[in-house]
Amino acid sequence: MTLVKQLVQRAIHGNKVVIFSKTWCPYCHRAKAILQEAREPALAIELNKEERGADIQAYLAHTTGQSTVPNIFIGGKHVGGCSDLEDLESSGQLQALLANAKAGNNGSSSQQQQQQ
Ligand SMILES: N[C@@H](CCC(=O)N[C@@H](CS)C(=O)NCC(=O)O)C(=O)O
Repeated sequence: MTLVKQLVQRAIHGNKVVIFSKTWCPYCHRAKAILQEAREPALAIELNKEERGADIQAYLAHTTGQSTVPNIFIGGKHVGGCSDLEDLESSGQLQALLANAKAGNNGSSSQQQQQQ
């Protein structure tokens, strides 16, 4: 397994919410704000600050089909970018997704489902 693949896989499977981001990106700021409003701490990996940032972005493009940031994962599962997060939020699905997701899996086998 390459270093970049390992880094990405560890991040998305070891943290409930991960945002691959760039510090100057307004869509990333908006996505972080949505998660803050949902009181969900997220790991932000700022690709413009990471030594292997460009390689990580290329790996994400290859594996998710998405080459832009933010590139968001919840419960180890790719959910998309800022507009996808906004759609989940406005349709009311975000809270359920966050409640069902656990760090380390996609929540599908979670016994701790919470109704909100
Ligand atoms: N529709 C996307 C827009 C994201 C976007 O355009 N991000 C810009 C940065 S603000 C980007 O990734 N540009 C290419 C790059 O930085 O490599 C979303 O909602 O996430």
